[in-house]
Amino acid sequence: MTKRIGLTVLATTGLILTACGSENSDTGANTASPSPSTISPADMTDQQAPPNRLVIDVTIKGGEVTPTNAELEGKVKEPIVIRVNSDAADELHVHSNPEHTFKVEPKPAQSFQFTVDVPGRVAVELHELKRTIATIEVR
Ligand SMILES: [Cu+2]
Repeated sequence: MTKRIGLTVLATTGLILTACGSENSDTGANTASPSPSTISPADMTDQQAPPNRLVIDVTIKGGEVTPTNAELEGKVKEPIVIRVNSDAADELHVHSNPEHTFKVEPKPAQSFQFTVDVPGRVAVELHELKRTIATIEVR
């Protein structure tokens, strides 16, 4: 069900992008005035805030997971990093759209990064231990 919604959103975005590409080539060519483009560097940095990322530190030890059922917030297209220290192999599953699966190995300092394209609640699970590490509210 959710997958269908995601596909619709992507298709719509594609149409908008296509529409933007046409009709723009001739505007501004006959402007003799010295006034330059109105976009200043300050505006640009305002639009694109410094790269934000959500980092989740996870520890798997003796069959216990920390954290579990954490409630976090993230943003669409913004990197989400999961850092794992583990003493066991497991499978990290991110129920996003698109979804992501990462192989956890029994070693420290593993790092997995992904982005989420579609807003919603994204569960991050360990499939071997059957625990939910966190649910990320992606806007
Ligand atoms: Cu899963």
